[in-house]
Amino acid sequence: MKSNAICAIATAKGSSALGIIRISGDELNSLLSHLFTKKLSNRRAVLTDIKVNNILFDNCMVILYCAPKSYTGEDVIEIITHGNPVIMNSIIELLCQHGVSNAAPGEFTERAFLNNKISLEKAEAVADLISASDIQAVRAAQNSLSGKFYLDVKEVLSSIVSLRAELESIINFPEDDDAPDLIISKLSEQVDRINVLLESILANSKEGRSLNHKRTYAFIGKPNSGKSSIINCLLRQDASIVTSIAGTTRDSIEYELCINNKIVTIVDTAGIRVTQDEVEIEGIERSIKTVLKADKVFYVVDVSGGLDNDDLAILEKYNITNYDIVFNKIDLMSLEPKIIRKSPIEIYLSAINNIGLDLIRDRVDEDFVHVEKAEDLYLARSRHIDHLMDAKEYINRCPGHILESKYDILAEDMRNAHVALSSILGQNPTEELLNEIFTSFCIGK
Ligand SMILES: Nc1nc2c(ncn2[C@@H]2O[C@H](COP(=O)(O)OP(=O)(O)O)[C@@H](O)[C@H]2O)c(=O)[nH]1
Ligand SMILES: [Mg+2]
Repeated sequence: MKSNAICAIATAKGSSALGIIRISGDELNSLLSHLFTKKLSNRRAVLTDIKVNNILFDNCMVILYCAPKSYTGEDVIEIITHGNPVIMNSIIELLCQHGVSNAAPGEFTERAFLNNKISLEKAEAVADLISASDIQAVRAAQNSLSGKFYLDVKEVLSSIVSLRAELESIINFPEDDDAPDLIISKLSEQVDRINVLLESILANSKEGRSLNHKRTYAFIGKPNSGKSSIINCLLRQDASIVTSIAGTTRDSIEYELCINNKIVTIVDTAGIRVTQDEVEIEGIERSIKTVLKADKVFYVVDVSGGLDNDDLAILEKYNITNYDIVFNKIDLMSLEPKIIRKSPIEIYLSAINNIGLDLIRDRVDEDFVHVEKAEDLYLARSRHIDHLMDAKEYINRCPGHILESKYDILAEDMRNAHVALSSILGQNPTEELLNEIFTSFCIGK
């Protein structure tokens, strides 16, 4: 018998000290209590074996959260196991044999939303928090999650609502309009205030969004200039490589690594040179495509050969504009590592001796927004920014309508701004929108 219960591994793939399996559904205790050797107790951590037909799966810490006081609003069980994927997968299999289904991406949070445990923009913030690529992005996501974004949007909305109410009375009872100047200046004041609030939400949202963009740096240059050696140095020192994604061919390899607490993507490309070799041309074209997608290029040159016309031709041919020149192999010329801040910036280093690599790290660091007050930012989505811009456009027209005493057009624009902002908060969300939001989650959330 299948229940409505769902389960998933909530921790990252691979082995770790601990792993968490999450289950949500109705009447979980009666559905699953026979799998545990101890009785579960609401909101208590219980150390118990998971044992079926005398087969011991694991000795785990299990917490039952009875509905409605749980993440999803349903009964939730969290099983903290040893972090071995074999153990976790066999427990998931066991659960599936006992009426629980595998959760879809975001299904826990979707249930939380449907059970009114969480608002739509908070649900989105949960996804952002999980994928945030640096500490400021984490703070910004926490801000959205803690409701600051919600409260700020709400504040604008309530100003719009009160202005709309006032407008209705002007439109419906024009004869009461015995102090037009006063009303006009009051309306203008309110519109200005709404504008200022919107402006600040938009600015904080845009800055927040840029925080969550994972930057890509491509290393290009002629063969043997030392691109791979430089990247190897970066990979070796920054022990926290997140993943390494092997390219499909020999043309480019992407690595995800953590430089000064920021997760970035580094791309090692095939050497670029003028060639007749068809295979190589193909590789070069692919390298170039990667380069065009990168946020920045480190153009690597063997310092003993210097930057020559071929290099300049490559930079020009492929229209590469946002680049630093990295002069590698300074050991051959007995030079010191240094950075020369001209345009383009020049970095001198030696991959073989592992000196000067910090200059690259510093340049990556410089690209991140250094926000003093990350507590003001939210990790808005493009969807939010679009709605905010829509609202702003309607509000921008309002002062003109007030001047011309076109109150019904003013009322219409205010209504449109109201609708745009309501959509951010997910009032009357469409099925499509919900799908789009929740499927972007990882499984287990
Ligand atoms: N002397 C010296 N040789 C280097 C340095 N960096 C790389 N090399 C050598 O240059 C050659 C090409 O390096 P590689 O990283 O494969 O270059 P790529 O083709 O640009 O990826 C290898 O033999 C490296 O050992 C350096 O800083 N100094
Ligand atoms: Mg190479």
